[in-house]
This record gives sequence, C-alpha cells and structure tokens, in this order.
Amino acid sequence: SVAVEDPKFTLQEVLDTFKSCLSENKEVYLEHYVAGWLGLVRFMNSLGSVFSFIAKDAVNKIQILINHLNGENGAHYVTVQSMVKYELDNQLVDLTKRASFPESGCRTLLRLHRALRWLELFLERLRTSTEESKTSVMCSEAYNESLSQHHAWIIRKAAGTAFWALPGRATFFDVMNVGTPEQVVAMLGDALPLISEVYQVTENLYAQNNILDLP
Ligand code: 1Q0
Repeated sequence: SVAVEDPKFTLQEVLDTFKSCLSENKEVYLEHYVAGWLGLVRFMNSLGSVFSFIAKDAVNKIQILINHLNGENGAHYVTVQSMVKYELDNQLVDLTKRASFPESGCRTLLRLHRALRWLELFLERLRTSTEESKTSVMCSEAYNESLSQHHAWIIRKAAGTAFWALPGRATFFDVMNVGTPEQVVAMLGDALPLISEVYQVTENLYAQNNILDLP
C-alpha cells in the first residue's frame, strides 16, 4: 500500500524522482512521473487524514496511468510525448466533453500536471518562508494561483477547509526528513528548478497539441 510509512523515506528522494523524469532530449518518462506522485501522496498521508480525500483522487489518477503503462499498449506510454501522440493519433481522447474515454492518459495526466504547478508554487513559498509564516496561507495562496481555477466551487470549499488543518512549518520540515531547516531550504533550492522544468516541458507539449482544457 502506498500509505505505509517508511522511516528512511525523505522528500529529497521524492524530488529526485522528478529529476529522473527527463530524458536527454527532454522527454518525460511516465514511470518516473508516476513514482514521483506516489512519493508525494505518501507525504500527504503522513500529514493527517483530513487530506485523504485529496490523496484518494491523486491515487486514482496515478493508478489509471499505471494501468496504461502496464496494459497491452504500454509501449506507447513510455513517455508523456509518446502517450499524447498515440492517444491523439488513435482518437482515444475526449476533446470537448467526457464521453467514450473518461480515463484517457492525456486527461488524467493533465490533472496531476496542474497539481504539479500548485506543488511548485507551494514549495517555493516554503523555501522562502520565515519561522512565522503560516503553511495554511502559503498553501492556499499557491492553490488560488493555480489549481483552484480548474476546480468547481464545492471542491475549492473543501480544499480551503482542509488547508486550515495543515500542520505548522516546523512539522512540515520535520516530516520531510531532510535535516535542519537550512538543509531543507538548500534541498528545495536544488529540486525546484527540476520540478519547474518537468512542468514546463509538459505544459509546452499540451499547449502545442491544444489539449490544455481536456474535459
Ligand atoms: C499538503 C496539502 C495538500 C494540498 C493539496 C492541494 C490540492 C488540493 C486539491 C483538492 C481537490 C482534490 C479532490 C478532487 C478533485 C478532482 O475533482 C480534480 C479533478 O479531477 P476530475 O477527474 O474530477 O476532472 N482532481 C485534481 O485536480 C487532482 C488533484 C490532485 C492533488 C494532488 C496533490 C498531492 C500533493 C501532495 C504533496 C503533498 C506534500 C508536499 C510536500 C510536503 C512535505 C512534507
């Protein structure tokens, strides 16, 4: 189970997974992308059960992508680039409304991709925060600047409520299991440009294929 806690698990390892996502010619390996998300979900689960409705949706989407990867057409799902090409070339994506392909790789990954932007904004705030900074404020600011624009009112409401239950900055730093606050800040400084690059490569690919608004 992905919820099992491993005491040796650190946020550093999770963020390193995103580093291994990018191939030499800037393709995004789906296997590592999915592994990165599984790691993030483990961290979210360790923050408390208020977040389980969020974790559950993330796990559902991760599982859909794993099923594609392990399915009979798995060879087409090695990279996000090959996935997009394969699904679009074979009309396996609902472009205007959800109908025949509610679990296309393209629409499923798009949800995680939007959440990755939230993560980038949140971790950047955490990196530059002071001891007095409130995680709930950093989290909701990051959310309002990114994911919330894609969420219905009821989801925004539920997310906003969950943010108030976030542990404080010190607990966050502890749970990351990276070391002193200075080491956390340094680690985030190293990792963020890589997350940002994975995000940007995916964003450009989706923009070029006109699939940034998949239902
Ligand atoms: C740390 C607190 C986590 C806060 C996460 C912020 C995101 C809030 C999102 C709330 C909505 C989730 C419920 C379901 C929404 C779906 O409707 C939506 C659209 O999907 P669909 O199929 O209906 O079109 N789904 C999504 O938008 C996907 C959302 C996935 C969110 C995954 C966030 C996982 C983040 C984990 C990182 C946590 C740890 C960071 C570092 C902590 C270090 C200790």
